[in-house]
Amino acid sequence: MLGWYPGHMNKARRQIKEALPEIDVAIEVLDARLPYSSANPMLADLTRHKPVLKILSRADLADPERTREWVAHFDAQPDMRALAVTTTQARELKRIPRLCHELAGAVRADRDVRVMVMGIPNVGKSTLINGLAGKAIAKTGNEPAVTKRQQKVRIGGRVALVDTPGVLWPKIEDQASAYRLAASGAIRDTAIDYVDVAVVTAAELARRYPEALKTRYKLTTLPAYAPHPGAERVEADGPERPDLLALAGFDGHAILAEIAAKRGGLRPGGEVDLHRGAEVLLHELRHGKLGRLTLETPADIPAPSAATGEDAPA
Ligand SMILES: Nc1nc2c(ncn2[C@@H]2O[C@H](COP(=O)(O)OP(=O)(O)OP(=O)(O)O)[C@@H](O)[C@H]2O)c(=O)[nH]1
Ligand SMILES: [Mg+2]
Repeated sequence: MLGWYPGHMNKARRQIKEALPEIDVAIEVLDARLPYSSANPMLADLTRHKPVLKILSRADLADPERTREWVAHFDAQPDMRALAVTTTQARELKRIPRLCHELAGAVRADRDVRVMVMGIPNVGKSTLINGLAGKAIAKTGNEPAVTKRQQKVRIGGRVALVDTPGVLWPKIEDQASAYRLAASGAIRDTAIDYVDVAVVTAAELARRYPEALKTRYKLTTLPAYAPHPGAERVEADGPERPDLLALAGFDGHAILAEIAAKRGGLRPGGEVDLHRGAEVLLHELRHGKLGRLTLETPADIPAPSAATGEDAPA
């Protein structure tokens, strides 16, 4: 289905596994706009019996109210703390060493706490490592991390950091998550049909942030979900394959067509240019033009049986 991450991910997983016995605390960097979908499905397993600090990166782009819910959600789990930050602002990272010590517990009064940063591509791992180290030790930007020998770097507050982040693949087994990852720009635009992503995103925004959507595109109404003759259903994975637009309850096709008509111009022949509308919506969403917003809440986390497709234990 969505084959974007090649075999080197297995190598990354192996490297993380090898490094973990030496690590006291795992830092998982998440995108604050989608803290569930930007998590790595394997990480929970990899870091079993390790305390985890969840860093919700890009807090500057996320809805502050939702971010508080997410932090409370993670803080309520055993051996887990969360901190939301604008990772590019180094001063917001000052609390991290203390949180690492708290998570590591009394055991680590004798030596530096050893920490490893992990997360999906482009989530802000290198920015975090450099911000903590106070200098550029990891390459930032949109290129995948260069694999090199892992070294430990002492940062302030008696914390030693593995300087190569563990790059893991995102949650793709859940179709709703894949669409949110695509909407945020975390996965490349060729991985899923671009217009489909915008259609689903339009419906989701109509549900979660109707005023922001209406204001930005001067929409007077947000049409409710109605199956369109001729328009393809956008279906989620799973045994019943529910229609993602029906789940959102809004007519993403009609909303996107309206945005396209207002902002995209018409194609020759007078047809609305949905692709251009998709470009406008996704570009503006990713650049914060619709305001600070979050694409999922803790309530969107599927029940374990639904997420794995396995039956719940009797
Ligand atoms: N607005 C905003 N941008 C951020 C934040 N954190 C990181 N970025 C930007 O996101 C982009 C990716 O950041 P990196 O630190 O390179 O991400 P990474 O996880 O190391 O990426 P890979 O090495 O490709 O896996 C950069 O352009 C950063 O400037 C943040 O909190 N807010
Ligand atoms: Mg990096």
